[in-house]
Order: sequence, then structure tokens, then C-alpha cells
Amino acid sequence: HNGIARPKGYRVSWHANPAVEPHHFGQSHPMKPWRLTLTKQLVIAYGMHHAMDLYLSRAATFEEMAEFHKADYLDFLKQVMPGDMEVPEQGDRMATYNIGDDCPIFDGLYNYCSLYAGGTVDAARKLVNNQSEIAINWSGGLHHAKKGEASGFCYVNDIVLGILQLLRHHARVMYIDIDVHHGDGVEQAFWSTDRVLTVSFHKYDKDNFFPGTGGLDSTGPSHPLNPGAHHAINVPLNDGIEDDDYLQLFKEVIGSCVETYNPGSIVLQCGADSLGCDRLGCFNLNVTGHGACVAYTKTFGIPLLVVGGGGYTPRNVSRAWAHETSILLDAADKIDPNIPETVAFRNHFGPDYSLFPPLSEMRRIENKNPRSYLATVVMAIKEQLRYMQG
Ligand code: V1P
Ligand code: CA
Ligand code: ZN
Repeated sequence: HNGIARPKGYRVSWHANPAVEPHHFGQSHPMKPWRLTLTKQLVIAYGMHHAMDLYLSRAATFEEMAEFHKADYLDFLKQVMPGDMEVPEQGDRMATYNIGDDCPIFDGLYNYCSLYAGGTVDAARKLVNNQSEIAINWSGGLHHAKKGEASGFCYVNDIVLGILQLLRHHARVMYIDIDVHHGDGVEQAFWSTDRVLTVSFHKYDKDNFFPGTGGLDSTGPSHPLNPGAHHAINVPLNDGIEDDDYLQLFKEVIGSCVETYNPGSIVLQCGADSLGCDRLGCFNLNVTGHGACVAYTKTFGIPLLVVGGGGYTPRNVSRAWAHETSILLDAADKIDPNIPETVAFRNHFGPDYSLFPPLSEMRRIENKNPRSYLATVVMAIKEQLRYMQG
């Protein structure tokens, strides 16, 4: 019998709705919901589905999404049609809601948004009702969406909706974001409160890398009497960071944050565009290095909501999220690094058919993060945490 056993002492819940998977952003768009199909197929082939509570997530209701988003924006998402993008009279509305190349209108857009958001809301509710200790929604993690507009492939901010659920029961929620992009939408939503600590690791280049925010000194509202002061942590990085440096940085920053802030729950956004060879990313992380951050976050034993995010080389996205599912199940050592013969779409994993393909030297990006730079970043953040404590 080649299944995986349930982890001892805690429950893991999997929240998904397969109706998310067939949505298409359009011809040359890098976001491919189909990567979720590939992830699920790996999880099934390894027998991990036997070890979790599986939930078919509901679509989030209009009212649930309106806990963060403006009603006029949700109305727009609900009634807009793919052809409207080409209608000149609609141009102002498209501009108002930031619809365009990054965030196009496609068939079933509202359905897509409400389904991935419903998964994260359901997952958060399982945690606060003590029916799960680790809740996973790989279709969520869409961290750029704003209250009244789309941004960076994100329309509805499921992470903000999930955190709002957690805040009903937990005094403090910590948000960790390892997507290669800055988690600006989540940071902005909780900019003025001390009840959410946001921490994003990302490539930072104000002028040449999306979204251009998230500098080291962007730490929260500048007025010291504003409760949100110092409650945004940004870890700006340059091209080419490698596993060892990233993991050490992650442990130093996250270890200090958890110790200082003592959150009641943690939300971990696992954007897989921080992996090497990503179509949009520029880091050199391996599946093992990315997963080690998930493993470290789990060591605190704090209720954990895990979501996906970016990731534009689908075979590697699915490798990372399947591996991370096994880590969350305490079963990474039970998983054969050779991808099972039985997996659907197996051809996508060739020629190596490995869960951990080595980053080919040809595609490795030069590491522009000297140790001295990383040490400066850690020092600045530890100082920020002293201010945060008051
Ligand atoms: O760089 C930009 C904008 C478009 N320019 C006017 C500036 N957009 C990026 C958006 C990246 C979004 C990442 C989302 C996430 O953090 C969470 C899901 O991963 C962009 C890029 C790029 N290389 O950064 N858009 C596109 N590429 C793009 C390419 C082809 C078709 C449509 C969009
Ligand atoms: Ca990030
Ligand atoms: Zn990203």
C-alpha cells in the first residue's frame, strides 16, 4: 500500500474546487490555473490525499468578498463580459478597475475569483473552529488585489479575506510571503493596524520589477502614534539568491518575528515564482530550498493557513506545492523523489522525472546578494522589531 499516513497529533485540511482549474487568462498570459491540476495529480499519485481532510470549497459570496472589497468593484467583476475590453465606451471603467494586459477579462472571471477566495475563507474558518491545524488552498495567495481594483493577475484578495476571518478569533495574525513579488495588497490592507504583521521577501527594484514597492524602510505608517507603525516588514532582495542564503535569512527574520510578535495564527503565501527557472522570477531557489521555508514555518506549531500565489513554470510550481504538501503532512521522507509512473500528465516532468530537478547551470542567474548586504537587512529588521515592541 503506497499511501501516506495521517500526521500524528494534528490535522491537515485541503481546500480546493476543481472548477477553478479550467479558467484561461488568454493566449500569452503567464498565469495558468492549470498548474493546480498538475499539483493535484502529483498529490494523488503520491497517495497524500489519504492523509488529509479533503473539502470541496464553496464559492465566496458577494457579501464575504465585500468584507474587504468595494461593492461597485465586485458588481463590475460580476457583470463584465470578455468583449467589453474592446468597447471604447467601457475604457474608463476598465482603467478605473485596472483591467488590461496583466488583469484581463476572461470567461468565468467572477466564478474564478469567488472560487479561489472561497477556498481561503473556508480554510481560515476550519482553523478558527479548531477543526484543522494546517489548512491548505493552493488556488489562493493572490496578494496584489486592492480594495477597489485588480493588480498583477489578482482580482480578489483572498489572503485579506482569510486574515479577516482569523482576526475574529486571534488577537494577532502574522503574514509571510515568499512569492518573488512584494505582497503589496495584503500589506496595504493592514497598513494601519498592529493586529497583523506582514512580512514579504521579494525581488526589489523600484523602477524595473513589479510592483516596485516593498523597500526596507517601508515599515508602516510613519506617525509613531499610528498602531500600524513598524508592522510591515520588507525583505528586499536582488537577482539570483540561492537556497542557503535565503533559508538562513528566512530563519533569522521569521524566527525573530514570531518570538517578538507571538501570533495566534500564521498565513503563509508560497508563491512559486521564487524558484529558479521561473518564467517571470529571477531567484535561484530549488524546490528543496523553497520547501525548507515551509518546514521552518511549521516548526512553531501555530495554526497555519497555507496558500499558493505566483509561479509561472507549471511543472516546477506543481513539484514545489506537492513537496510542500508532503512537508505539511510530515511525510517528505516517505515521498519517492522519482515521480511515480502512474501520475497523469507525466510527460510534463521529463526528461528527469524527478521531484527535485537540479537547477541547470545554464539558466542560473548571477547572485547579486552579497552576504554583507543580507547582514545589513537582518540588522535593520531586528532594529525595527525593537521599535515594534514599543
Ligand atoms: O510588469 C508589469 C506591469 C505591466 N507593465 C505596465 C508593468 N506586470 C507584471 C505583473 C507580474 C504579476 C505577478 C503576480 C504574482 O505576484 C501573484 C500572482 O506572482 C507582468 C510581467 C512581468 N514579467 O513582471 N505582467 C506580465 N509579465 C505579462 C506578460 C504577458 C502577458 C501579460 C502579462
Ligand atoms: Ca513576496
Ligand atoms: Zn509573484
